[in-house]
Amino acid sequence: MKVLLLQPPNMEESMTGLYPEGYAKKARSVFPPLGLLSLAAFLKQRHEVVVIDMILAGLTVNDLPDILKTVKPDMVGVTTILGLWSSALNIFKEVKSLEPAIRTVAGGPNATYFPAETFCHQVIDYLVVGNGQKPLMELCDQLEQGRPGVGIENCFVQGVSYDRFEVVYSEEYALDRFPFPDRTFTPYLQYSVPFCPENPSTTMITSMGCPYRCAFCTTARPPVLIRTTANIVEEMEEISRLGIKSVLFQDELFTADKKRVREVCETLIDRGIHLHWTMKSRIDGLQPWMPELLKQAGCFNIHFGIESGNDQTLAKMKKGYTRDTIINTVAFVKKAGLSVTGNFMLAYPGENEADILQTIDFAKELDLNVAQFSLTIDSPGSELFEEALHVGRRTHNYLSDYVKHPDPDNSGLPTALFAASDRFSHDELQAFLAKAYASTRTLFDLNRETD
Ligand code: B12
Ligand code: SF4
Repeated sequence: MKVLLLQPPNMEESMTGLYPEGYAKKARSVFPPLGLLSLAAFLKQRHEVVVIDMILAGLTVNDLPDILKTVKPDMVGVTTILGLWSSALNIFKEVKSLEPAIRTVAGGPNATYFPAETFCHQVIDYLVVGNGQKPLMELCDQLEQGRPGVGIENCFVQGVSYDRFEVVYSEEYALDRFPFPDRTFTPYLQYSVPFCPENPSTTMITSMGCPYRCAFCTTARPPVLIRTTANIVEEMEEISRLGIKSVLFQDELFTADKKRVREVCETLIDRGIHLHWTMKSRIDGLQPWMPELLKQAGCFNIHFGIESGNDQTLAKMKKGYTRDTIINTVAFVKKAGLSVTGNFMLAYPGENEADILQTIDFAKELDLNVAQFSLTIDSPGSELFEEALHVGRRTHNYLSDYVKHPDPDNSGLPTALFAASDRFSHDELQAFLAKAYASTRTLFDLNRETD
């Protein structure tokens, strides 16, 4: 089978309104499509694979006729994530209208979290949920043998009726069992991953999920999957061999397993692997020995989900720490010579203007190396959403509606629909964001300084 895997285009701003206008572009963040590169690394053992990152290449849906003519795929697989869902759906529609015989497959977070809503679109022939290597390989094998692709775990067929789209998470899907993402499938030296002090840069993932339960977060799904130290360090060696200099770890909580943090650092030091890297931790997730050892092992920055400068809001979020813990941790990490990036959420339900300004001032006072702000959304699956239903701020799963009926002309997430606060107008929320970004050091400044 010849399989074309596509990262759908970014119609200008995929996160419209949740960040200030033009943020992603100015911050120059173009992340490698790790999911597709992982699939390619596995599929290439038996099938011919082409990966096109339409964001990196600056392509649009109008380029599809040429792409299909050149690649001539039997199957087109598109990764689906909420922020690019409309764009992904446009790709499926265009493929089916140009070449109805090409098999179309949807996979990725949207397919996994909204399977029924994603699959109600008839232009998708197959839906893969969860980690896709194994089901996609089985699907390609079956189709190549002229079989219909029925009966594959975590893979569903259009037209067949299913009671439910259950995701099977078992050992067979563990990240360590599959090859590393094959970064050479896309022009890997062109990615510009933010924060990294030296290019070329890339991203990497060593765990999925998080054992905590903050009220606004949906990350409790899927269960935590943690790769072994040996496997992680081997991938970093491969990255280094490719001539890449910096790595951004995408794990929700890199420090979830403290023993593993120590082992990874010590192994990197022992093996003399010199990469710059940055990762995410909770404010209360560090141990006294960590900053020094992390620095020695190449870590240059820690991202913290600080979220708020207001103790009442922090308690509502169930973060489990206060302003004082934040002040102490930031100072402690900076003292060790690491830089600190803080992420903040503005306009948490119940917050008034003074509360929001308190968070902005707090971010300023912390003297962070980089501050990032976004508007709070109450995602279905989070406790915050359940609370919204309970108090009547929400009446139903609005994301489910959105996935069924996205706006075909705009891939951006509609803020008016997603922002959790019902106290402020769209313009007022945007003004808070603008103020926050104007008052602190942002990625724009960082990029300007490194130019
Ligand atoms: C890194 C990351 C980001 C990065 C980069 C995104 C990217 N395109 O890679 C950034 C910071 C930009 C980001 C932004 C957002 N993200 Co994000 N992000 C993640 C995170 C932490 C890791 C993703 C990753 O690299 N995984 C590693 C790779 C190997 O796994 P994977 O991509 O899932 O791919 C596997 C399978 O999904 C499947 N698969 C993937 N594609 C395909 C395609 C086919 C054809 C097949 C068969 C299979 C398949 O097989 C792959 C290999 O096993 C996940 C959480 C998580 N643990 O997955 C959230 C997550 C994907 N993000 C999420 C959200 C909500 C967002 C935002 C909307 C947040 C916001 N409010 O702004 C934005 C939207 C951005 C956008 N442009 O769409 C949600 C997705 C929910 C949804 N329904 O789509 C997640 C799941 C977090 C969560 N639990 O809420 N994100
Ligand atoms: S916000 Fe961070 S620490 Fe809290 S549950 Fe989500 S990923 Fe875990």
